Amino acid sequence: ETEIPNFPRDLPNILITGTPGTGKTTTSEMAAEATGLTHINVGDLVKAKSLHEGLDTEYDSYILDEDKLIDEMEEMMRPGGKIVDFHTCEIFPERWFDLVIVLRTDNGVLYPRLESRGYNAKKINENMECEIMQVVLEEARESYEEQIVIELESNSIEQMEENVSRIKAWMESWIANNSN
Ligand code: DAT
Repeated sequence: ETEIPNFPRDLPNILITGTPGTGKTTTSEMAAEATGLTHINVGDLVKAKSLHEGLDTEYDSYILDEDKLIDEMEEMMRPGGKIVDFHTCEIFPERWFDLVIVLRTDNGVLYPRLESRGYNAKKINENMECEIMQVVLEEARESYEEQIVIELESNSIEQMEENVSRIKAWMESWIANNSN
């Protein structure tokens, strides 16, 4: 990782991560609306700005160009106030985030969500295994300070609403503790 100074920010940056289908995008949109922070859907950004090296046809997903992605996001992240939504978390500089949320979904709930997306069997199985093995949670715990990583259940609308309320409350307390 290159040595870029971390400027103080007036608003926090939050990463919302988890296996595909756990509710990152829906939760991020609701949290952005509740807090006034800006949602960055990294998957959309990768497609829109071609921050990839083509399509992996076997898994039907883009092969990320990580360096291009990090360069593209650096200026966006600097002032703070972003909710970043992506299925992997270890590629980002640690200094970007004040809170890392890992969404978790029970197998019996996740499977039909992935099916209804029209994913092929290979992609469904890959994602189910990712969730069962808690790959993203372990990545998050290895990549960020323990105290900023929070695991939240995302099985129902009620839990999603509760998660959004928690994010809002957390942001308000961050602002109260970090204002000059
Ligand atoms: P992700 O961005 O993690 O891939 P998503 O936000 O696109 O997930 O959600 C996938 C689908 O599941 C979408 O139809 C909304 C639904 N969903 C997500 N989280 C949910 C929750 N906690 N309760 C009910 N439905 C949820």
